[in-house]
Amino acid sequence: MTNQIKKDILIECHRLNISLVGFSSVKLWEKPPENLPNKFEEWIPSEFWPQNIFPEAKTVIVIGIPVQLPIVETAPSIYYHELYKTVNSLLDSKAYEISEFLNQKGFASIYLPRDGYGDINALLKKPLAFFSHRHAAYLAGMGSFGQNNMILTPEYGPRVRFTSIFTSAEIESDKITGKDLCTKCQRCIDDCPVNAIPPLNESKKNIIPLIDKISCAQRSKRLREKYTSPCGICIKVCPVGEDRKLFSRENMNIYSSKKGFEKYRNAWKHVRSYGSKE
Ligand code: B12
Ligand code: SF4
Ligand code: SF4
Repeated sequence: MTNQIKKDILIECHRLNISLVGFSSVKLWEKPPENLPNKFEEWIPSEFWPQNIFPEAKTVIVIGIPVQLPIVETAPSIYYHELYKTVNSLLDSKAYEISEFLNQKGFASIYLPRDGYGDINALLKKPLAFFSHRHAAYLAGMGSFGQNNMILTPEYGPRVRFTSIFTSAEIESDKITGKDLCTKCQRCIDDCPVNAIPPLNESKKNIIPLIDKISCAQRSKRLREKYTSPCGICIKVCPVGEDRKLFSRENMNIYSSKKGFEKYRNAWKHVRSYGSKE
């Protein structure tokens, strides 16, 4: 039965054009697998666990939709701002549809919003939401944490946004490979305009240090006033992800001032010159 419902969900996700799907038993929040590739110093407090938000939950289904790399490259811009809104609304509506698909099959299910905050000012006071989709994707074996605190996936590196569905259906969890995808190249650290990403710490190799959430949120607020939020530089410069092949973006010098990449720089400059308060 559980395998059949997993197959049915995967078919439904395919129909909905969802790029990434993962499954994780809620039990993994209580006892995180030993082979998780890397962690934050602190595990998620129990009030953030799915079974303590929706006691009927047995499985978390995580869906991921990519943010297209050539658009992220224009960030901060109105173009990335619009993409962000589009992907967010797609995530919310597709997750809602999957939860209803399951409810109609007799499995009590609820969707979660992809973010869960009213306004950036709320995050400046308390930069947390009531549920972490990053941890859900991590426990569903979809990727590993990068130095930039994002989940890096083999397919899109950090250029993928997630949301989750809580369901009472008991579904087999996906496997965790334990592979750390972060190459520790430091690009995200060097290019963050507000130095929010801490340096690598050789003595704590498998521990990811937390970014300075408030500095990052303050930058987001400044950009929002110009209609160019979010910042997104730490996901743009990350070399991980098959999407780089598709878009012929494997040469990371594209983001330097080196010769040979003027056509890209000109395009980004053009896009950034319109539609926002620069
Ligand atoms: C709040 C928030 C922000 C804040 C704070 C950033 C941060 N690193 O948390 C701001 C506005 C700065 C921000 C910025 C960005 N964000 Co953001 N953000 C969120 C949001 C809404 C909630 C995260 C959260 O609080 N989860 C709950 C807590 C418990 O989980 P956690 O933060 O992972 O907590 C751990 C640590 O914080 C630590 N901890 C440390 N101190 C404390 C204190 C307490 C009390 C607790 C409980 C825990 C804790 O312990 C926890 C367990 O390890 C999520 C969406 C979501 N609901 O998951 C998106 C999300 C994490 N953001 C995302 C993205 C992409 C970004 C940006 C790149 C902007 C952009 N969209 O282009 C930047 C990148 C910043 C960065 N490098 O981290 C994506 C990540 C996708 C991915 N591939 O991983 C998410 C998942 C949105 C989505 N739906 O896809 N974000
Ligand atoms: S989103 Fe921008 S400000 Fe925030 S950590 Fe990434 S690069 Fe830094
Ligand atoms: S930019 Fe480099 S250091 Fe930062 S998350 Fe990506 S691979 Fe890791």
